[in-house]
Amino acid sequence: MAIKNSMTGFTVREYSIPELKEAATLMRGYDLVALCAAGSGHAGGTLSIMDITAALYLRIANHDPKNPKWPDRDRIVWSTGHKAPSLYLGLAFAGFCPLEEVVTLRKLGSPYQGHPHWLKLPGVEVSTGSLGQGLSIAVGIALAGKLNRKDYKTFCIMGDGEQQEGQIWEAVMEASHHQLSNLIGIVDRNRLQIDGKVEEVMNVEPLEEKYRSFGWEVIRCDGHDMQQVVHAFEKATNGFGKPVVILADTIKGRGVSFMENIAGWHGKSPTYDELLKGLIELGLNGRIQVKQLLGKAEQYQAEVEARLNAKMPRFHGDYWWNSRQNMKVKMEPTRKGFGQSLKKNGEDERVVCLGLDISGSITISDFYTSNPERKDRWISMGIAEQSATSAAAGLAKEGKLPVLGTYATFAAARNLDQIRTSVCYGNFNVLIAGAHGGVSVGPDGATHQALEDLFAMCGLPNMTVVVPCDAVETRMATDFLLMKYDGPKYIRFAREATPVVTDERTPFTLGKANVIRFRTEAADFADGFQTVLASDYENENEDLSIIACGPMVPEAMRAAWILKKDFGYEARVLNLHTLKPIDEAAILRAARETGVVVTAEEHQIGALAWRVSSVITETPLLYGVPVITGAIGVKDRFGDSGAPWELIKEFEVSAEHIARKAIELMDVKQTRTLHAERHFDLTPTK
Ligand SMILES: Cc1ncc(C[n+]2csc(CCOP(=O)(O)OP(=O)(O)O)c2C)c(N)n1
Repeated sequence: MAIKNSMTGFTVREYSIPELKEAATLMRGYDLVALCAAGSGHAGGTLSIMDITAALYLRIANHDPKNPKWPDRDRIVWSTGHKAPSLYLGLAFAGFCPLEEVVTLRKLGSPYQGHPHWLKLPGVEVSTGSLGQGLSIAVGIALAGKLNRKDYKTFCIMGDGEQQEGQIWEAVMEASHHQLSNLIGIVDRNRLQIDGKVEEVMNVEPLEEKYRSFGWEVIRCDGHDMQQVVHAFEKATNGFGKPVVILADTIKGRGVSFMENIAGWHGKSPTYDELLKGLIELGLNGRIQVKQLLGKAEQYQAEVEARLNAKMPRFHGDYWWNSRQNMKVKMEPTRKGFGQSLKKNGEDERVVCLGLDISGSITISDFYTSNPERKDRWISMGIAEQSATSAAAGLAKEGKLPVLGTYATFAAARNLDQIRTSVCYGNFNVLIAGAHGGVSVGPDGATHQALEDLFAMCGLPNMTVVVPCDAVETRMATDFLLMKYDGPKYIRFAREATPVVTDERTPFTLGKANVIRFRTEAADFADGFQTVLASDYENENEDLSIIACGPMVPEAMRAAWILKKDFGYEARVLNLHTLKPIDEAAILRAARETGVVVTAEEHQIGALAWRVSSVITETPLLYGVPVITGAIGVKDRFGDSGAPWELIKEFEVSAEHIARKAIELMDVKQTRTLHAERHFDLTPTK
């Protein structure tokens, strides 16, 4: 067993224990460099799994770096996708890819995505990032191995927090039922997850008894003792006639004292100084060409930026946020407003918040952080979105006001049937927060960028869907939904800091859009606009309308500014914060009174665009009235790793793209008007 030449069957290299130890240390060093260059990522878990990675990729697995698709290779599935850098370093050290290229980690277009994508990098077996799915994929691969009478082994690397996902236990059951003796699970048992200690967030122990009772063989080892790790693997691959799991005791952040055993280092990357300190602690001072590697990352980044800038629509001036005097705007993540509302309304004894192990980042923990007495109403559910959703329905049934939230993709897709049947069908009063929506989630990449959640949420009967435009509106919307609205409700907000364009005086009425009009240039961008409830707005015969939701509203406002300054066009911006129920009257008026409608959403095109279109096409009021429409949004593709504002450019969801689309539509409108006038001239009078 080792790195092979698949043509000859010869072993290319077999690492000794001291060589494996040395490789693991070097891999830790390169990991820190790549994370530092990326400016984000997961230091803790990548360091805890590194000895296992070195043993598996350099000594245990049969594979051929020159022939990554060799049918007889052992398969390695990383169910715990956030440890991707360790996977990349395992591949690089085994010779699958150039080591120095791993520093392009998490950058736009890089094969070294924030979470592994097998279609981008040879050697990566499957794409993961949504926890709890890898073991099921591994079951499928192992079943195929048996059906195809192949001898390969399938390894699956998991986290201990990840064991909280119910799907893991479905797969554990399947593997045992089908006697998958060719399947080896590995649990990186570092005892920490995002919200803290696994035993406190949601205890998964005793894992050994659990796996055994499901019919698996269990091997325990110290995951940092290379001899024990290799021995555990060798034992596991010798065959027990049933699936085997290796429970490896590890330390999160292993090797760097200030990262060890600290939950805060879960999703953090080292600064340059921390990197240097870390390398010294690892005994690697001077052994890794840090400057050269960081230089390579910078060069890659410069190329990304040049490419993005070249593809941006051009106007007379640079209208980018805060780029010049009058484009100054305060930026705040929309999610902040969610936490502020929970902090305020949490005093109501009926409010209960369900934690899904991403609590600080989505601000749901603001519910209790300054009010520890509320801790008994803070219900930690672990990484178990499906069960938590149905549990929320149960809480609502008994009169509680349950709130649950996580990344929008796990809050609205992973648990979709639970939302549909447990929550919506029963019409229960549950508030679901889809945090980190859209591509602006950034370097975590496609698996973490919800771009389809609004389709599903808007498609559910009884569901109310709100997509607030900034932090202030998020607070107002949460206040209203939580305290004044009874029924299933979904609020979607973003991760990145986005412009604050509303204030205390801005109206927020559920189901009613606001009209925003550019009036004059002001020192603060937002002060240049006037906002009124759409039903109170009097037609000003604008040239076109832009209908937007979420952080695309500030982009729409900036587009209105560009259109006025560069082209003299007046744009009516509609902030359609409530996608469901939709404000039909405001849409119809915008369509009829301006004749041109551009929609803008940070989502696959359609959640907003098609809903707006259906309002326009279904009403007899607009029969025979020409309305020219265009849509800005993600065009039927998955997301990518990259910096948030780079992704806004890459996926063409910026003000510049809205403005360009608006001009295109205005050209059509003007040509039609001209045509109609000519037609009119030629028509003989009766
Ligand atoms: C389905 C799903 N829910 C939530 C997340 C966000 N998330 C990423 S890592 C993580 C914690 C994982 O803990 P653990 O499995 O113990 O990994 P480790 O501590 O070893 O990094 C969570 C909740 C996710 N990626 N997928």
